[in-house]
Amino acid sequence: MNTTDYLAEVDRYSAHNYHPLPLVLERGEGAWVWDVEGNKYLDCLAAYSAINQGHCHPALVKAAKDQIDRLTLTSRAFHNDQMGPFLHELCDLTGYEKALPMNSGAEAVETAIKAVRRWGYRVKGIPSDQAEIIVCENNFHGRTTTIVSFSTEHSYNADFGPFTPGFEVIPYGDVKALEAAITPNTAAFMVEPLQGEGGVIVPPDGYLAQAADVCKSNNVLLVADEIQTGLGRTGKMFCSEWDGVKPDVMIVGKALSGGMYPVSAMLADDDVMSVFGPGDHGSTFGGNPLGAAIARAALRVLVDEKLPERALALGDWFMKELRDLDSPHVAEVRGRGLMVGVVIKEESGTARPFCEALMKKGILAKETHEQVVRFAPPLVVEKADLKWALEPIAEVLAATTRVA
Ligand code: IF1
Repeated sequence: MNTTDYLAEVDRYSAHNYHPLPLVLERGEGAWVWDVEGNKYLDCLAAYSAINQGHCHPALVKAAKDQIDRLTLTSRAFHNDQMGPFLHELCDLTGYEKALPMNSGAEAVETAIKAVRRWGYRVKGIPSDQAEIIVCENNFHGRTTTIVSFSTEHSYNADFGPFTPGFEVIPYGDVKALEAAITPNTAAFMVEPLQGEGGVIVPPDGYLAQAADVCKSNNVLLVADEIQTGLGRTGKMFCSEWDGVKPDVMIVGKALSGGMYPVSAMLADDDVMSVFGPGDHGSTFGGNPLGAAIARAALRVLVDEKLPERALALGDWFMKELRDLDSPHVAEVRGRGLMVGVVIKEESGTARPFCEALMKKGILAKETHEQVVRFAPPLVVEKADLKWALEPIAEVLAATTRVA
């Protein structure tokens, strides 16, 4: 089968809920991937930051293979010998007392929503069924019916209602709005430390620190969704560190397993996590030994290979190089670490044709929010790889390019 055949097959047999770039990948190694036609590409999406450790990292492959030969799933009806060490190591790395393992990011977000609501009723004393959670405009926290209830993106929730009540939406980056939105029934403020899908939106300096203060003085839990920003992506192990903040609840996923298996977790100290009792919450696959073994290897790679430090150094350099291209099509280059957004001017059209042009030159980047080309390669990417990429990027962004 060739690319056309594969595209036609997916078109025929799946829902049309995506608009992918028209290529079919069959192999990956580090920051590079190969399609079924034998073309090689630099992966500048890294599966939306799930592949921070690079494609098929040997340590992760080995952990997966070793574990798959031994034991893959027990359910939480029994213990397994990987989950405990995984949670222990995750808590040591993050400084939280407890971690609750799930699979997808959305499930971990749902877990956090349940936890903070219960905390609101049982610890804060909010009247039954009155708890409110404050969230931000332009948020992305996943796709369950509850989570899309508070999305401000029409296509994410149009005709998926009726929606879950109990969410207040405020502008992102606005501490005054947060203060004004808090009521005696507010259980939590849930926020992305840097909005990814929203268009790589870096909030004003000190935003998270000020939000943390406001939350603390009002007895409101600060929940940071670090599913995309966490685990090295923004040049720190967690993006909240940019503001010196340790959120009350942190949600991680994606790169927690290096993209090899869905593993997510909600992290908190005992005062919050103790709201859960036997039977209150769970998942067939959450905490399974295969995912736990892979996640342990994934965390070790992040630390041993100093991936946050790499992201910081490479990201600063890469952003400067992108700005120095001085493209007439580019309004702004922004980001932190290796989460970089190149904002295309409206008069130059949308970001999509630029991504298609980049693909033809061997670079995979995905547009977000119409105007932004996101560059977020695996954190193991070599400086030489990014140096190589600058020339095709410069060509695509050059003044004479007719993209649309
Ligand atoms: C898709 C977006 C990125 C996330 C944050 C929770 C989740 C995500 C901050 C849910 C997931 C993914 C979803 C994926 C593409 C990707 C994405 F464009 F959709 F928004 F990264 F920017 N919190 N983001 O970024 O995690 O349940 O998916 O494991 O929907 O195609 P999940």
